Amino acid sequence: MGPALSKIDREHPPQLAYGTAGFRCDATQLVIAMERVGMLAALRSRDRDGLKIGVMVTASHNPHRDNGVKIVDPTGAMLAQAWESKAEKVACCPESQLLETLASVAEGEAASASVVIGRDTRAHSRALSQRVRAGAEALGARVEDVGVVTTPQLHHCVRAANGFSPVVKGPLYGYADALVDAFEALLKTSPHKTGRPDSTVVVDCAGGVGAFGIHQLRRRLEERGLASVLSLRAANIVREAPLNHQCGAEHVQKQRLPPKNLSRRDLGAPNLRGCSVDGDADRLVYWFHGLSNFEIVDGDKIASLLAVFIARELAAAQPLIGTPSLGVVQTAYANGAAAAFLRERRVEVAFAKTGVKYVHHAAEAFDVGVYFEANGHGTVLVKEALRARLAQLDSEPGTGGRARLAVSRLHAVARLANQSVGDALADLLLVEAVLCLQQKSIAAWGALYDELPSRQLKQRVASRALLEPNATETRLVAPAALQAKIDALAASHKSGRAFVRPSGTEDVVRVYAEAATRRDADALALEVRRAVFDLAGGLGERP
Ligand code: NG1
Ligand code: ZN
Repeated sequence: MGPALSKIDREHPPQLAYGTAGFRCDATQLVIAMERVGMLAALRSRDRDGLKIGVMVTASHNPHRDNGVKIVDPTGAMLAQAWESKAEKVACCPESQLLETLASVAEGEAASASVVIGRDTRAHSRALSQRVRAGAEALGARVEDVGVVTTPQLHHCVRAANGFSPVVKGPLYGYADALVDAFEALLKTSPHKTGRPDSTVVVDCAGGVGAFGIHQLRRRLEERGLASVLSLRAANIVREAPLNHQCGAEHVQKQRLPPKNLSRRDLGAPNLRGCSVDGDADRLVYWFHGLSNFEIVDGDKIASLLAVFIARELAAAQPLIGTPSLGVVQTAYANGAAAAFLRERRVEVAFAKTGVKYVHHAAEAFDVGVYFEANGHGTVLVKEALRARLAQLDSEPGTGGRARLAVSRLHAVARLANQSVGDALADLLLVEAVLCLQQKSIAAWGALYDELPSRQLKQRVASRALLEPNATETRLVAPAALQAKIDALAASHKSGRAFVRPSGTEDVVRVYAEAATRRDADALALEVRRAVFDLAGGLGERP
């Protein structure tokens, strides 16, 4: 992969930004960045008194040729934002300035440093993760390599290894066992004691690491006799499909198309529900073949299903736990109909800038914060004090009753939902348990509300840095002429809404359009994409 180590120009490393989700670009450009991230992780570990820091080598939903790296803090959270600029300085400085740059970010005094490294299934991920190891070891860190894992698994390993969550025994610090324990606890609260007629879920694994996780879950579900409630069928496993190519959550949600190998005909049985994860299994979207259309049940609808369920259980548990706050956090990519649906049910909706780190942070403001990006990245955060109260009440000998049942359900949700980051495998179990408790079909779930038709496109430009978005990334501050054109185009379609922003994970400008009809949404997206091409230095053929 890429140039030989000896040929790399260490005086001029590629200039990378710690974008929406770490450093990400063509894999051949990443050798130096990986070594430097290893070094930075060692320094961060010293800064945090020797606690373990995680490093995940992945480019998630990007094409296979790309790779990337994200840093995980000791509690399993994403790297503190204050350290992102330090990471950029260390990753991008000439080698001749490396020592002084490292010295300028090194604040910690701890004698030891410790780094946990994970990677996805990309062909170049192993070699790149070895560069991370080399960097961390060069600064004296102890390295644990947990191999091929999903991004949320790596977050879990770091959190558990540092003692921030109880370790269930089993591989990867008990990751799969803990999930299935919590899933079982939630199912136990169901009044319906038999299996489900629609227990099978086909999981499109995007040709990536998700397949291993699904295998681990399936085995445990079978061992515990839960396969009649949930039977997982993995599709597009590693080697069955090229990573993220015409399959996976990004393809399904952005192209609004079925994943490769899973058309209505391929499935062979009617009424099967499917879901797709992305290349590192931190995103999940559901889908099914309706009577005439391919229907997607996206992150907005996952949030709606979970928030309405949780709101009901919080109300039922009120005599025991009072009235904790509940909120849903969305981004500008959320369908307009989702917020209206939630507000009608008196669930508070807040907005954050695109990017998991912003959405996660905004969700922390609530006692129970449900956040999902439309693309399926999300989770349910439960504040530590509430979680402890639920655990205590749930462990007391029960007198039964609705409030007590609600406490058990909420406690199981808090255990199942990943507290660090969106997690496709945890979310899958959470959604399945709720569908099962509510005896809801995917068609009924999909019909919770009617979405406004939307379309997403991307356009390459000479320099996406020339596009300057406002704080919420819903409008452009510059170029002003492009924003004026977008406003005019949106106003020319009924219920038209459109915005563009430079991607933080791919070298493209993203276009989003929503309107009253499918035709209008498609037309508006195309018109806006043309405007980006004309007014922001489009590359390639004019759309
Ligand atoms: P960019 O490439 O900055 O749009 C994408 C997603 C984000 C987030 C990050 C990764 C869309 C439109 N954007 O970011 O929501 O998931 O990847 O964390 O889906
Ligand atoms: Zn991902």
